[in-house]
Amino acid sequence: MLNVLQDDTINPVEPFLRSDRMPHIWCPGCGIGTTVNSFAHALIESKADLNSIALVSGIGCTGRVAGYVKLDSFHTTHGRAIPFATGLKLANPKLNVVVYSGDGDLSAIGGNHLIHAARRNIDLKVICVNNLIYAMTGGQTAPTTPGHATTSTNPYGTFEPSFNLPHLVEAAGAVYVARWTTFHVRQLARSISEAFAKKGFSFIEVISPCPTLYQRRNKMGDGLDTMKYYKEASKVKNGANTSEVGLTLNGEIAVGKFVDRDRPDYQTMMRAQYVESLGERYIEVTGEAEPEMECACG
Ligand SMILES: Cc1ncc(C[n+]2csc(CCOP(=O)(O)OP(=O)(O)O)c2C)c(N)n1
Ligand code: SF4
Ligand SMILES: [Mg+2]
Repeated sequence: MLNVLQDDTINPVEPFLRSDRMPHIWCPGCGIGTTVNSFAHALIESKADLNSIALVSGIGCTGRVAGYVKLDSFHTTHGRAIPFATGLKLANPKLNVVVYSGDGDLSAIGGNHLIHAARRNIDLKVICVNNLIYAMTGGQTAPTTPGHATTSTNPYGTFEPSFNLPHLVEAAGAVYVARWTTFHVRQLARSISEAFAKKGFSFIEVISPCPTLYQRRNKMGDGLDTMKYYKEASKVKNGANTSEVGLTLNGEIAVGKFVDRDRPDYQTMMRAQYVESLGERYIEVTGEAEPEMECACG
């Protein structure tokens, strides 16, 4: 691979992007591109084999990531990134499967898949860009929208309780849970590298600005003002009790690595069960092309 770190004429991130797709669709000050920068740095730092990575996105502004990264990537339907990724992982266990999607995609329409993938401990690395709304469709209230925030569907302020995503996925069974903001580019890259080294369901939440819809409606200024807010309001709380890291409209943002634990992942448990029940009759799925089978019907 190109040694981008030694050649300062090349932007280190460029080899990971489909430059022919530029310019991208993201608004000025949007945080999604910043997360992609950290993701690319994590690929460099972890020396990941790019041929072993598959990236899956759902629908939304964040979902567009799948179209911009120079990897095997899939832009699936809304809320279905996790089941699609699960199928990939089951069919080819050697793949490093990354799910890269928005808070609405993963925790609203896809919420059921999220909790069950965490419960089963499917070996997926989930990067959730949480801009606290459904951005692509006009800034509607999402399950992550903090109380009192103004959105297009709650012009007088939201009043329903919101999800605390780190707590939700920890309770469901995730083995690695971290949260950063788009101000924490290095810490985010480190967490993504750590997730690559982890077997099981990893979840990284990135709090990210949507200046066009969320910040503007809530009078939080532009992208730069939001960086200042993230810098001032963030408190690093590694190992924090996730029940205490819920977000509020203008309050503290607990960031850090909250959970890092081990338990057998889905495919390890499945293999153990089948070996116990079937013994030598169990044929493991390896991801290699299966030999042609003779048709039993003659
Ligand atoms: C089945 C289905 N329902 C609804 C939609 C409309 N839709 C597209 S993106 C989206 C929300 C995206 O929000 P989020 O996942 O937070 O991504 P963001 O745009 O904020 O990055 C919705 C509701 C859709 N495309 N498909
Ligand atoms: S609408 Fe919001 S989330 Fe979507 S690209 Fe613009 S700033 Fe980013
Ligand atoms: Mg969103």
